[in-house]
Amino acid sequence: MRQIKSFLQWLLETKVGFFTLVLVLFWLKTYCIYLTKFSLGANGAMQNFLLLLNPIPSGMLLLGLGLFLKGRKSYWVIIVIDFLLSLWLFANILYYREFSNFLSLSIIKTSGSTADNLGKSIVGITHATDFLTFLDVGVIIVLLLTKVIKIDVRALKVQVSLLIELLAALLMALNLLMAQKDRSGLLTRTFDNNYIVKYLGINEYAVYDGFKTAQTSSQMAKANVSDLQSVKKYLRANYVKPNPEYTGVAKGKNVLVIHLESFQQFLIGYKWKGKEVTPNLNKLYHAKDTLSFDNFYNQVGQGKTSDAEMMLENSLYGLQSGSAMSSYGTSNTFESAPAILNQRAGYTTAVMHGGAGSFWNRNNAYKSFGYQYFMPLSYYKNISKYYVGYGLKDKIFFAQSIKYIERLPQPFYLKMITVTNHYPYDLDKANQTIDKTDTDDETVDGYVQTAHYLDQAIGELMQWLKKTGLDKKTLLVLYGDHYGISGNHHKASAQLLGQDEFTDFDNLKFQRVPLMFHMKGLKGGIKHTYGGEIDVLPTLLNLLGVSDKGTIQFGHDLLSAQAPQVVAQRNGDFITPEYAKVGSTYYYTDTGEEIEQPDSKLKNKLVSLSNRVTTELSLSDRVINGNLLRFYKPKWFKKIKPSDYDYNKEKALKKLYSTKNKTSLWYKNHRKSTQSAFKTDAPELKK
Ligand code: GP9
Ligand code: MN
Repeated sequence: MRQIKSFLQWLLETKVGFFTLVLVLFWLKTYCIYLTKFSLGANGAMQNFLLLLNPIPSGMLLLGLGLFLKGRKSYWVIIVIDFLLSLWLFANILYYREFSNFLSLSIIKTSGSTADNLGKSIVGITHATDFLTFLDVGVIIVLLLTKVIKIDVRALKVQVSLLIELLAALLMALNLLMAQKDRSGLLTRTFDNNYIVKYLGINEYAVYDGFKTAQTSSQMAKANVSDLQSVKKYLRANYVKPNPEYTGVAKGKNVLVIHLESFQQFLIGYKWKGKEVTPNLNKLYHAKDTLSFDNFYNQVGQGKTSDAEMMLENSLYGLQSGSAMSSYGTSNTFESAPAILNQRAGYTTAVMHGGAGSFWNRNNAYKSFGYQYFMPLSYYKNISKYYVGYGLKDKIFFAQSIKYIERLPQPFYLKMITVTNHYPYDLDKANQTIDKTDTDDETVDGYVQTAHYLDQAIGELMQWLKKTGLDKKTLLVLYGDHYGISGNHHKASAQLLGQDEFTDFDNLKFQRVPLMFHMKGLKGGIKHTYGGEIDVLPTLLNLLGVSDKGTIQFGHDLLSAQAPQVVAQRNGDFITPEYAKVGSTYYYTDTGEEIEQPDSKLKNKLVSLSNRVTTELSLSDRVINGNLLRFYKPKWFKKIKPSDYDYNKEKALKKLYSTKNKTSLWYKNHRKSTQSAFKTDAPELKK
């Protein structure tokens, strides 16, 4: 009893006690808000532990600043800091509700109009419970005014305050270490703001975001119009005329882009225990009306999926580190596929993805790209058996997408991002319909299983396209975004390929992913042209009969006879039909043999190829880092204003379901849904 009393006395009558009380209340409140107001997706013991822990270090550090002051001032400063921290939480609660993301300095800075919109709707989206964010501040003030808390005017030794700050810094470092261990590349790869908050905390996120924003805006400030001139000069000098034989063969068709997650070229035709792993894609690959490419390379860097998207939508490379879509997707100006197709050919543009909208900053970047619709996970019914890894299982994703696809005004440009075939290639028993491979490398052996599943899902979607007749009106584009088996699995990779060894050169060739254009009546065939993701947009635009002349795009039409066939990798490695480079070693492409002592002519050739690759990469980087497209104003293009786009589900669906829209599949089907034409064997959907 005595102890409790003296503890209470310490808490209510000493300065450190007061500080502790404020900190504990702030901690508990923040944790409750994490759990109830955001969906941070903490999985497993470590992530949950860090989520619980992470409000403490920054709270301690910031509130602790007040301890350096004397007398009453100290108390009020602590309260003001507490209030500001709460205000930041409160603002994020509202912003998150509307945009499923955290507030960013670049948003506050660049899109005043978004803030305006938010201002108008603020009353509409605020819930009464949001104000509980300020409850602890209020309670503390009342306790002070009623003198339950007595102000301790004695000065605190500076050493004590310093010790508290030191402890906070140590805790912060420990937190960061544990977070990095659980998710390597957390700070450098810029996955998702949710990850930063989940692992490090909402205040640390503010610092991280502030740092990123400062970095990007300083680079941008240095850039000027003359940088754009040098880019233009390079592109003009290297312009490749698209193949006229294919110009406009798909004019006016819908474009359905299917993003095959982590899908490598070697899977095409691959058999395991006598069974084809991807029978549907194999059939498509060999179909006479499919243009397939067997020397098509992924060119992604750390930004993985988002780099693939950046290249396909813009024909610009990802960056050397981090994700360009995350770092620049919100603030930069783009001239992207959806915007071009919408403005020049009247396309409706949409992305569907059964994963979190904030991942890779999609919910901001797609606005800058000019996508009219973005349907992420929140547009889909999600119960735990529907979901694996990063999103809905592909069959369930497709099944639930029908109701949206059939409502899109035609012609549409639609990208569907699959995700089940994603590392670590986990799949529940009921969905496993092919055996795992037997390399004994755990991260490799499930790959054929999830790839097989993805293939079946594609098969189901194709059936539906056929039944509804949409296949006749649609150009299907399929591509693998990047490797599924990383370069850390040489032994298992050799085994899968039936080779004795797996060299660095083999690993470069392992970066091949499928690219297919499929359309009724298309003059198809398997093309051996060397190319990469950077080339998809120019190739697509030519098929659609939309000129790419004068655009800032680093790729070329893959069907052009003059395609340069120099395929850059993000780290400066490259491959051409003759030569390849990995690290500092050169190879002959056809034999995979190392070029040991090139004569001076060959040496010059190799060096000039290497220079070409690095020049191209760095010019593309300049476009993104310097936000150069803001200076680019071609007559035919109307600059995209991200604030014109709204992915709020209710609003978007109201627009999509409007009966004014007379070109949708649904409308043409006598205003009846085609949902029943979609057949799936997904065990989760069995009645
Ligand atoms: C998540 C998904 C995965 O939404 O697109 O991205 P990745 O990890 O492959 O880059
Ligand atoms: Mn991916």
